[in-house]
Amino acid sequence: MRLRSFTAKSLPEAMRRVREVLGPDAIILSSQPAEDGRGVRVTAALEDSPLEPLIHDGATGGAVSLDEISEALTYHRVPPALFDRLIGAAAALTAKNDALALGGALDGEFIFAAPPEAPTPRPFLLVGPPGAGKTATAAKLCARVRLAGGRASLITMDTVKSGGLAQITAFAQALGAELLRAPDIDALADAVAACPEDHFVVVDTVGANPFDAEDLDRLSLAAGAAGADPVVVLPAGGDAADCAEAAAAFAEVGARSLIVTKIDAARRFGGLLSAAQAGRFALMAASASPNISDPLLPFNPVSLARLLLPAAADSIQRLPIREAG
Ligand SMILES: Nc1nc2c(ncn2[C@@H]2O[C@H](COP(=O)(O)OP(=O)(O)O)[C@@H](O)[C@H]2O)c(=O)[nH]1
Ligand SMILES: [Mg+2]
Repeated sequence: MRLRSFTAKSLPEAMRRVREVLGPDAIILSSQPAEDGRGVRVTAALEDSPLEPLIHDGATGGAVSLDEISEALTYHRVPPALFDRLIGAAAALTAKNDALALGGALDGEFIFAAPPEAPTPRPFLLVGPPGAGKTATAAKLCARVRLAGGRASLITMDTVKSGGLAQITAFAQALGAELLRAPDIDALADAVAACPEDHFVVVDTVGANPFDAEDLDRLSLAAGAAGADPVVVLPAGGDAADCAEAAAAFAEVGARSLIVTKIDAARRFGGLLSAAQAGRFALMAASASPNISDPLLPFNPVSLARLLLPAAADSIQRLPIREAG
């Protein structure tokens, strides 16, 4: 989702700017008096990747209820400091409903990044604890690029785990991706060098304990040898403080983005938010199924809000944008 704010002397003028820049499908999130008291400030969004699987069904609702947003954040065990900032931001927004109010607040607090659909300048190196879903995520990333017509190479460093090689070989075959094995750092550098330039390259690593310095060193070395961008893979659920500490550790090896797995198998997402915040990670995608034919779900502020709200009582209101009369 692309969010933009427009300030103009009048509402019709602001709407005209919205349409000029974002086109006719723009969604108006809020309108409020401009900060200097003159004119109006309109915040609009263009949904470029609707996240239907994350969107709960719900009746169309009207107003914002800070009580309901507070209740939802409490349910998810969102840590107090973040809770206060989100509620403060939601209260300050003039939004049409809870999902848009919380979405606006989340947009101010978190960074969102789209998962790739084409080769990236540097390989991705997936890092995370054992069993987090790294291998499944590596396959889903390749699948996304393949579906968009791109080509992909999968490099596995996990050549030891029992059944691991069979798992990833099956994934690579199913996806039509090249599979290379790199049991050590030297082999990794060679494998990356052997990948064609027009391939999206993802490196799958052995699970790492975020509280073990040797494991983290191993990941830093791998990222350096591969010239790769580490991307953290963490499962949803879990204690918020634990998630935050693990995230901060993975941020130390240079990770800047987070893919959250197993959102189908968790009920509380305070840990996810804590991890993103503690690691200063861009929220890139969620996985809601072990099946590699189920695509990664890109995050955006409103889809994240809907994930947090109980059966979000709204659907995005598409306001017709008319010329000033
Ligand atoms: N329910 C669910 N299971 C998942 C998801 N992602 C991965 N898994 C399962 O979690 C287990 C560990 O995944 P794997 O990719 O091998 O984790 P790795 O050790 O980090 O490489 C496997 O049984 C996967 O099928 C997900 O989004 N939802
Ligand atoms: Mg694995």
